[in-house]
Amino acid sequence: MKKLNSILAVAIFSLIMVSCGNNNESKRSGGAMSSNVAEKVYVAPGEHDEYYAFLSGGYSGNLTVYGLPSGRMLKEIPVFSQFPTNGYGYSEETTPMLETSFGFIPWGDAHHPDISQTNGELDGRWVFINENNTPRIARISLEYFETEEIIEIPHSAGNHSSSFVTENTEYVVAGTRFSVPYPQEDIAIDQMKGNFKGPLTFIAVDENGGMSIDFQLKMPGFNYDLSHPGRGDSHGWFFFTTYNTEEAHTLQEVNASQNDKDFIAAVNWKKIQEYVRNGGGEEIDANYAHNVFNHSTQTATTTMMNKVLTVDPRDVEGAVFFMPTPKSPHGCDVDPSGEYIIGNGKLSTDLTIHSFSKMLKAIENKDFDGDAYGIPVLNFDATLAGVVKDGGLGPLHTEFDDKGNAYTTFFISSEVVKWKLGTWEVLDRQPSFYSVGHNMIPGGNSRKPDGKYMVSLNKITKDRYLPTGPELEHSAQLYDISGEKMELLLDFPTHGEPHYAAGIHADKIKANSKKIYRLDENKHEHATLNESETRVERNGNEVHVYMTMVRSHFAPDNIEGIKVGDKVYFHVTNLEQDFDVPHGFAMIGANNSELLIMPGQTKTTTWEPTKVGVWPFYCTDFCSALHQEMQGYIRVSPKGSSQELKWSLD
Ligand code: RUQ
Ligand code: CUA
Repeated sequence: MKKLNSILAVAIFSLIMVSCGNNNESKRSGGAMSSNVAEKVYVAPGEHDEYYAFLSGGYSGNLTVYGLPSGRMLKEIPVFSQFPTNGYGYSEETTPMLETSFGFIPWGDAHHPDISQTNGELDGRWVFINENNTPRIARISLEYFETEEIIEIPHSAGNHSSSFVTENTEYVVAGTRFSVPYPQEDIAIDQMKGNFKGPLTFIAVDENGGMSIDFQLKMPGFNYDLSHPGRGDSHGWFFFTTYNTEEAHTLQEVNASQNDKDFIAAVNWKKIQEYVRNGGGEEIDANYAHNVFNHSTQTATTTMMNKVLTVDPRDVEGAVFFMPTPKSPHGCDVDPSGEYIIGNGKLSTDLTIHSFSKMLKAIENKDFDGDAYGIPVLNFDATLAGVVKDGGLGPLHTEFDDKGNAYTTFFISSEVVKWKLGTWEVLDRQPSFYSVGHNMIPGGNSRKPDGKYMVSLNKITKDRYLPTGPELEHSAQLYDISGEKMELLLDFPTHGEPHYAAGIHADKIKANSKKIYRLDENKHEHATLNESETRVERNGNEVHVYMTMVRSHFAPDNIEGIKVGDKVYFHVTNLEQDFDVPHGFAMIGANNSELLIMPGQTKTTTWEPTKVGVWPFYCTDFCSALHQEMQGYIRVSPKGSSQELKWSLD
């Protein structure tokens, strides 16, 4: 068996090489690009795109925003990584956002964005996204396009089967990829089997978006790869793919592929919710950060939490079942009706589709095939709705349109395959360039998909763009899926690795998008709302500069009496009240980034001068014809100098 698996691995590897070197294919498709196709993606200068697409930034830790169909990048939103472009994670106000139980972490690995829903439809309020490496979930406001909240997930490791939301955004879910000691302890790695656990965390979301961990399900120590909520009749359930049900701890490439079938875990969260509402579960120690950005004070705070409610699935009758699913399933996708749960066995050519109604019957009839750690395993044939035969090689993820079709990505054979829900017949296949991971249809993970466009998010770029040295950005491709056959329209580069994406019609967001921060609502504790209130105050070796900026000067612009060894806080308020007039602030020699300050906003940066002299600061954002004049000086005197503080604006 071991040998068989290494043969399989070699076969897969050579197939990847074949699919990635598919140069001629790409030229052919390029040649087929007619002006008709160009028209479909052409958004004339000054016109707006029809859809927003939020692409995960992968190892950039952030989220990028694109317009569809143009493929134009509109913005990068910092989430889990410091972002010198606007000072996120550097300014005093935002550093708490990156606090964790491991201390300040300047970077993250973002995977799966998901847009909030109401009644199973995208509502355009927030995007959630998971951090895989140091487990966290973030919530981004789609009014401000800023990260408002980050909650750390305790006891988790490799937060991958995350951050998917239930039909009314009751919960955002975070599942561990790696099984680990629960809670963490010093234990021999070869003692993993049976001792490690796989916690699945359900985070409640309140009407303002506020996140709090409701409970954590203490599941067997498998790897939980992806997940999706039920919808319609299956609302109240959540489905997770597992792999490494072997619980192998070494050479997983081979040893985690021994079982012919792993599981999809079906979790009746409504039942567990009821159980914990009635006092069920056990509170255990945990240590995790909860970071919230307040738009009124414009400042983030960190609260360290120390308890979490844990639930043993065996204590809640009828709450958790396993559905056997062939070949180390990766994607776990639920169709718009909520009836079909699709498991993409990544070492298979077929797709396994489970039926929700058959699953309920099998549970009722106790049609079990044993159990795993006390959790009933349902009979494979009893839940099986159908199989998509010979879809391709290496199926990963499936999205849906509004006409009863599904679109599955195949990594190894590098293609997207369209098939029919219910008949399971393959209707069309189109190559992707190259080796597609996730795909995305706006609303494709909701009750109401928009069946107009599909984006494939490809892992390998090779020859698709002008070469840029050894490192190429990943490629995304836009397909028109409104007709019977998919039509490839456009290639566009992404930033970082866009594992997954979420798309939404622009009408659901653009009217609510904020244009300025109102000065009369600025409750920042160090705001200066008027030039006449600008000042410099000393408190021991701490100096606070209360500064304003408006086209095109700083007040004050000259400051004297700062000394070597001081710690200077610049609290800078942008007095503008017009859309899109930020100013920047940069200080020579600051061990920090600039600040980019939006109209009506206050931000703070620190500077510890080490050298005597007269040192300039300036505005970094070209804000007016006199932008180059937007500057000032700070005179730094020796430590112990008797130079008094003084400041001016002439
Ligand atoms: S993964 S390429 Cu991180 Cu969603 Cu499947
Ligand atoms: Cu303000 Cu440039």
